Amino acid sequence: MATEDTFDTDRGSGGETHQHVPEKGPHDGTNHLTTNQGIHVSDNQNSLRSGERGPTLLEDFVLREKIFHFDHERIPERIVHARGSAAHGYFELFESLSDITKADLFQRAGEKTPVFTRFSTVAGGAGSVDTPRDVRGFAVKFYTKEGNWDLVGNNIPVFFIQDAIKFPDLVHAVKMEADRAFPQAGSAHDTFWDWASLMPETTHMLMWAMSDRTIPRSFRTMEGFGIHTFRLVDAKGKSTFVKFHWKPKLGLQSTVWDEALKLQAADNDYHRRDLWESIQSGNFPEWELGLQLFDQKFADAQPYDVLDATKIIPEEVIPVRIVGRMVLDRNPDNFFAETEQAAYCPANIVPGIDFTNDPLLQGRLFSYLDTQKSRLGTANFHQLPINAPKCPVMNFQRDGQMQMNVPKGRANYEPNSLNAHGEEGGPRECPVSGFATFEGRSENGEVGDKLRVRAELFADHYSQARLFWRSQQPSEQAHIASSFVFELSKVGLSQVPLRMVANLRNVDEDLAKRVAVGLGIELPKKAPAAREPIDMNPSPALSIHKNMKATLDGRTIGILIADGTDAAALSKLTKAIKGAGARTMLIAPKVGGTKLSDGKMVKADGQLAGSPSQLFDAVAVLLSDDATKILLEEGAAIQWVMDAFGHLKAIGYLAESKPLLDKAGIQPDQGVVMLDNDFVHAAAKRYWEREPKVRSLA
Ligand code: HDD
Repeated sequence: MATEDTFDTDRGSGGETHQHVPEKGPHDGTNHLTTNQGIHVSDNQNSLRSGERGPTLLEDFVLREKIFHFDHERIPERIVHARGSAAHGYFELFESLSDITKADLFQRAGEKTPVFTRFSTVAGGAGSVDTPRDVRGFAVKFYTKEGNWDLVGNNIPVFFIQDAIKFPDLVHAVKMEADRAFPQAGSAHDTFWDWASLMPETTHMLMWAMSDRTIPRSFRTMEGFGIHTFRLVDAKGKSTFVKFHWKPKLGLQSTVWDEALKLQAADNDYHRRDLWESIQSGNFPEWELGLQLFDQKFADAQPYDVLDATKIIPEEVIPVRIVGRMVLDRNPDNFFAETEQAAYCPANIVPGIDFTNDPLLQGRLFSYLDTQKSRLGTANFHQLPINAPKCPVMNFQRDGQMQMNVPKGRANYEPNSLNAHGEEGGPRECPVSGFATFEGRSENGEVGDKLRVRAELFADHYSQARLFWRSQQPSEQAHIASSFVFELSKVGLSQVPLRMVANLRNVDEDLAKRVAVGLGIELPKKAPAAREPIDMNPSPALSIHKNMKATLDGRTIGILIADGTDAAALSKLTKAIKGAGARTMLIAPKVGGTKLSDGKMVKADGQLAGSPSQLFDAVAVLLSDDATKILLEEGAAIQWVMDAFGHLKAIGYLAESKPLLDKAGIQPDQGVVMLDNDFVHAAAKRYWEREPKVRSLA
């Protein structure tokens, strides 16, 4: 309990006796702190009291307004994709696509369209971490001259379910469990696997989810996909099917699972920070937009249904045609006003783009607008600056909570003849420029009796899961099998792992065996398949490890220094790393100042214990003899190099620092190099071949 004395010392008693002296505003009327009614505030430190030590007065409208607004600062978070980060930028078209679509943003080569792009995890709440094993959202809002087009995709080209009616079940199963509210932000728990093992249509997406796609290195190094088959429609009304792809300029990069787990402790905001800092430093994240274009004849000839969102079209069958690029070059000014209030909706399309009958897409067309009304509290959320189109909006919709516009005149209905009397009659429909839904075709089961059914080919749940498995490198297959083992090991319901492995036998017998052995269970009988899988040709484009670019561009190298570090070696290394496009971060036992061999003091960017090596793409150890001796007794230093090795990263070192590597049990390989031996070259890649030496995988 505070005593009278404590109050005496702490209190600010108004007027001259404040302990905290606030900065005063100018007296010329500019830069004044005001209430929301515009009244200048004279004192932002003390509430209005009756007497120096008396009660606070209800009359204090400045206090009440400030606290009232604060009380209502939080809004409901998104039920999925709650944790996200976003940035502004532009889309630039490389070539006119007027032969396939009349969409205005695709007409003129070189033209730029502003975008706002949000990346997200799916399962965790807004305050959860950035690096769980999870799918990532990849949502782009194009502010075109013809209105907003939202491409609301993920970093995986398929989805867990085929029909939107299953979405609430999926989300309930994967989010924290209903009674206990844990675990947060992950699928490694009973309810998710209980549900997934009963839903064979999830199998293809599960393969992706258990792969390194769900532990990306950064948002900048993920692919994005529109997933569904959409349509592009030209000026004559001809439709071409399309699947949208985003390809990162830096190539795909992922982490290893142990690293992702440790990143959750090292930096909850790892991806958010990476996006922010790369934009801040002028290294603008960039993706190319690619299209897979095909017609009905092609669609009819495939052994899968192009309306089924659990299927891909391999790039080797329909190549991805690159048509433009997206550059993110500006961070939001305000997280809440922009990132949090941004409302993406797959139903937002422009003339020249259209939907297909994909039953998952059709359900999404309803869900987003509905959820956004409840999340943002008013049907007028489209007027918020981040959601407002950058072209004129004119209609007869009126009123509603938080109406920001002030429509003039009497014409709030149509048709009207007010114009004839010299009054403004309001906007009118335009059959020429207006959005006209593609008329579609009534063959092939697309229109017919009212039935609660799925089309025949949707029953093949395993062929593409097998295609994915067979397209992976052995190092990736080991990760997938191990992820199944990890996740199913967290499941307490004994029937669930058995059911899951029984399903996996339809994908690949070797995978199923490895998972069963990893779990220590008997191989169960194969689950009957609704439709027998077929063997499709592997698609090498689906592998991350095979396609990773060996580059330092956009990467971060951690350099461990301490008092006595060789100044010349540090300067040479820093120059070489920067020359190769990466940035360096100096890590030292003390951040404030490290005395180099030439007597100069340098400040570190991070303190050793708080900057573990999982934050970096590769590391270098530049310790003198003496510093090495000291750090041999420092757990954080030993862990630093041990984790870099375990996470398959390059390690550069000076001969004097070698004892630290020895103490960490590091056995030299191609990725462990003396700093003179072209460390910069070695640091451009990961050493997957090292993995069997550092951990056993399924
Ligand atoms: Fe969804 C948000 C992506 C299926 C219902 N979804 C949301 C976001 C992304 C996706 C990226 C976050 C947008 C943002 O940054 O604000 N969703 C997908 C993809 C799907 C998908 C790629 C399948 C191909 N979603 C899907 C279905 C339904 C929903 C089938 C419902 C029937 N999604 C929602 C939602 C959310 C949402 C509940 C939550 C917040 C919001 O919409 O604005 O309505």
